[in-house]
Amino acid sequence: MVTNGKRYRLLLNNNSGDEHPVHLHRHSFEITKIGDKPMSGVIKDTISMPRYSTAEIDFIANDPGPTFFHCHHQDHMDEGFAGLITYR
Ligand SMILES: [Cu+2]
Repeated sequence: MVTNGKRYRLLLNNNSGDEHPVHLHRHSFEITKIGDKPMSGVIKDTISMPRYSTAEIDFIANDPGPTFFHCHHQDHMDEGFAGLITYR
């Protein structure tokens, strides 16, 4: 459950042989780790996930409503790489 105003960390694990440009609608996020390397200060709304890579991103839940979260490749979305984060 997501609460309005709180900060959340998403752990991204691309355990596939495809690259995925992962996009979060209506929010920006801070990239806090790529692989094993912590980082800060890079704000995006899309992160390209190379094959077999990991990353961590933080977003602040500051725009209530349904928020689409998906891979930008249409064929990946068609296969189900998409979800909805909803909070009030
Ligand atoms: Cu993809």
